[in-house]
Amino acid sequence: MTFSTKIDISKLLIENYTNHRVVKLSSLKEYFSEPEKVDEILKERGDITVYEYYEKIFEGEGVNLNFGLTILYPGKVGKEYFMTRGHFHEKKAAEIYVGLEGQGLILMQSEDGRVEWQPLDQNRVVYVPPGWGHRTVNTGKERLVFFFAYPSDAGHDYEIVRAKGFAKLVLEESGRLRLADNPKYVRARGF
Ligand code: PAN
Ligand code: ZN
Repeated sequence: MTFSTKIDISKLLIENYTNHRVVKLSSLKEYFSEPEKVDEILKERGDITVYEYYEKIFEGEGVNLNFGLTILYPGKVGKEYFMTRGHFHEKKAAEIYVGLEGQGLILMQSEDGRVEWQPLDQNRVVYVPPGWGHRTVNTGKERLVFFFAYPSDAGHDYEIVRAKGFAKLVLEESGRLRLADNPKYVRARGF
């Protein structure tokens, strides 16, 4: 079956989506470098939404392209900007991101520990190569909205990033963006 669909930014949805996931601050506690500051925000503001995504997931024959829309809200935990959990694809599969609204970046890390990042803003296409872990960070004051597409057999591995983090933290210091070494990151084989 062929089809086309429209991204409606004002309604923030992709027609025909099969999956809508809302990720709350409490579930991200261990991902931030200062988890105790997560508790402070939870006390003050409750369990706020950090990001959500709408996805069209394909099942069945052949390798399809899953695609969707992510909305990452602005905010910080201490100096660290709001971000997605981040993951590796289980199969070495690339991904395309297209920035639609807001200011941010994609932090990427290869399996041998190299870190690179690319800006993500309106009309920018970012290529995430196969074998690179990726996390999106909202470095602006408004929401960051982006489109993504990846092979339907890619699979998602969240465990490595959850356990070790990325080698770099994305911080705001004196009003400016800074990538700092992650003191808790332990270089290990495979990441
Ligand atoms: C994206 C991400 C989405 C949410 O669709 O899954 O932005 O981020 P996390 O998956 O890290 O929570 C993607 O990269 N898919 O492969
Ligand atoms: Zn991905």
